[in-house]
Amino acid sequence: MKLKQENLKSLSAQMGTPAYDRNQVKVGIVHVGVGGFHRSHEAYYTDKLLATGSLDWGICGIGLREADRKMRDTLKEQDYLYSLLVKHPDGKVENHVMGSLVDFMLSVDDPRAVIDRMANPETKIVSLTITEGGYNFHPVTGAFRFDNPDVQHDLANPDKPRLIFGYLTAALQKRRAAGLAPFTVQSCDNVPHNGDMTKRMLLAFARRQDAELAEWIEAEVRFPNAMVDRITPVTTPADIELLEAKFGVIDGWPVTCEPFCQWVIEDQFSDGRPAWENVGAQFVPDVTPYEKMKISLLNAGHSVLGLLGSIQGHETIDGAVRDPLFAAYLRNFMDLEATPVLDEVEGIDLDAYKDSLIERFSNPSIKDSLARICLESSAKLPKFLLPTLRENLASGGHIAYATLVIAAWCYYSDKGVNRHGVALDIVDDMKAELHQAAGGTSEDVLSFLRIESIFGELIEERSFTSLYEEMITDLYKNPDISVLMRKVQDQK
Ligand code: CS2
Repeated sequence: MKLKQENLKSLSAQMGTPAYDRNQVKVGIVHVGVGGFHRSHEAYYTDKLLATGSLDWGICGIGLREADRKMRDTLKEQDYLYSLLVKHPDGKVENHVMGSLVDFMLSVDDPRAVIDRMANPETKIVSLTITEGGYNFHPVTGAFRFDNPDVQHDLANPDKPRLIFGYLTAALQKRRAAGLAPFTVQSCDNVPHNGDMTKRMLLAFARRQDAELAEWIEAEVRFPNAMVDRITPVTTPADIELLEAKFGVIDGWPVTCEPFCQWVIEDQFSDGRPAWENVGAQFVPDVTPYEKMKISLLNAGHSVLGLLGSIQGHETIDGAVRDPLFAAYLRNFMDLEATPVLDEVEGIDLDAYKDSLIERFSNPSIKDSLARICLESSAKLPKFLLPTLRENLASGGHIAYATLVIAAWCYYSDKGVNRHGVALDIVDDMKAELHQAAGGTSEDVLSFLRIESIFGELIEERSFTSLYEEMITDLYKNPDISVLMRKVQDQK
């Protein structure tokens, strides 16, 4: 049976379905970037919230790219309903139909309609999952990148922008002119201080557009920082088949995820907020220690397994972490390099947190591909791993575990194959530049580190470059990365 509003009653015997009247749901949240993660996280919490009777907080999805058309078409076809398959380590699969998305717009079709939707007084929050790369800042200087041609386009065409900053500026301008309170801008990306970052980038753009408006934004708009967490692999054809075979439901684009879910949010909102705390989210005065812990351990841990594992020939996170060498390497990286840079987190036992990460990574039902983890490494590593490396360099701490990951990244970008010569599927906005810089390694061993927009001044750090040089020389002689991993472990 097709997943559709009219079929929900019949489907409810096999799985959880929205226990609220979707016709009564108003759009209080406009969300930009409806991918798997939004659908397993914010939309999941919001579905639970709607079930408590708070019907003002439905979600209208927005896609800013032509590539979002498929998601919009698929969801529209099924009245914006989708299945969330929660996969437990013991093989148990729970399936719930999510009803919190109630509309979806593509900005490429009608930019004005998107601006109007954000400016509508019912909209209280514009939330974002635009990926680490979507914030348009220089990874080393942190400055907004006005050299991006889309930014230039948006400055010249304020009523038909391409990027999020153009939309937010146009919609906030409209609200201000109408005498309305602004909406909250709520980032849900894995960027340290994601709210502060969004604010800084939006203000840089808005100042160029309209300095007075920028002052109003600075004074009136709230940008809560948040830590978001739920491992959400890419949906596969097998998930679609499983859904049909096990639950008898035809869903064009379900989402799968792990059971664990966490959302820690700073309680700062411009115009009211959903009571997400009633459905498991946590509101705190300062999210810094939580986000640093999560990004430095979970996301960086993923990158460690992703890059080293890809060269070794592993395909999934659970596959990599079942390899004892990788499990030990990961734990040592966490203990020796990541933990020393973390602050105390009230109420959290870091050792237990690290144990739980290894357990989550080991979930054999999840099959989170290393290709997903390594996707856009050029936007991820500067936020997940390089800050830890820098802090350890400054304090004289341990750096070998992270350094080998960077050497592996160079090899991966240069050769594009694993140690057996099998091609790797590399997707990165900077792929050509990474490939070119890495390709210079045999003439200039530090060539990869000269990508200034990623590594900045790291190339000046002798203790780092000498170790890197040693590792890269060995790796190019013998791509069996496990030999080098053992060497790092032995020297710990
Ligand atoms: C992953 C994240 O993209 C990545 O590299 O580390 O998507 C991770 O799975 C999520 O942040 C989990 O909350």
